[in-house]
Amino acid sequence: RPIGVFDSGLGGLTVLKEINRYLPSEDTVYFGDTARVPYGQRSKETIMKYTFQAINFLSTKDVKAIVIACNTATARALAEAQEKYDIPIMGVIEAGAKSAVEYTKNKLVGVIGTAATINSNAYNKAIEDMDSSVKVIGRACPLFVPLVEEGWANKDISSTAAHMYLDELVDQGIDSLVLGCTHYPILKRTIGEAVGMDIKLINPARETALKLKDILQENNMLNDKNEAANCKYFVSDINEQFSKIAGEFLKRDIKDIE
Ligand code: DGN
Repeated sequence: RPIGVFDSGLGGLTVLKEINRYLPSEDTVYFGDTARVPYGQRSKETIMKYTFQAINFLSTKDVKAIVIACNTATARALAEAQEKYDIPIMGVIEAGAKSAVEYTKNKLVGVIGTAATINSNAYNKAIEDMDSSVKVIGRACPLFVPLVEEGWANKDISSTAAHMYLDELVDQGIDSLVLGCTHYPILKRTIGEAVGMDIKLINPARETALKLKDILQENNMLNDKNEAANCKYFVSDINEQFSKIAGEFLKRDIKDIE
């Protein structure tokens, strides 16, 4: 049975990429709600409704577990989804929080994401629950998503935006920065140059894939067949930007789209 991966759009492909890397023989079904992206400015009620609809859809594909690959949907709807459904459902925030707590030496962690993610304080809560001596400084960076989708991740305009958003965090002395949005790993180079080499960038996608492996193992659900996995993609709308953006995220061609 496959693993279901859900995102508000195509950003979750950065998480899928890590799942394919660390769990290469697991089949996956990806659903991107491209008709209704972005979720970043929407209310909790709406994000919950959309997330439940996505889980219902993935359930029709007989998935054995679901990863909510979107930080915004994790922040707003993960706990409710875990309560409502019987299969294992995980988000991206806990794994990112864990690696920040493990890494930080001066106990000052920066977190960037959409306005919904930052306003929910989900990363702050997750990090403080793990280690209450760690202080979290959050910053919403709403321009980053459209810059990535425009294909401008490595242009001056993104570098300028990165400085405007992040200089203050650097001045406050953070030693690590959680990339709390699916699109931000694409900006890794630009963000890294803006904050300097002394600040560790944390990509929750990788940690999520490793945590998923543990969960599958615990539930005796790991696939032991030794053949290349099958990935199926579903989107709620295919627009002209689709293949350009999808290629940017996944760094390989997408087949089997419905
Ligand atoms: N996938 C969203 C996130 O990780 O927060 C970014 C896109 C969006 O819905 N705003």
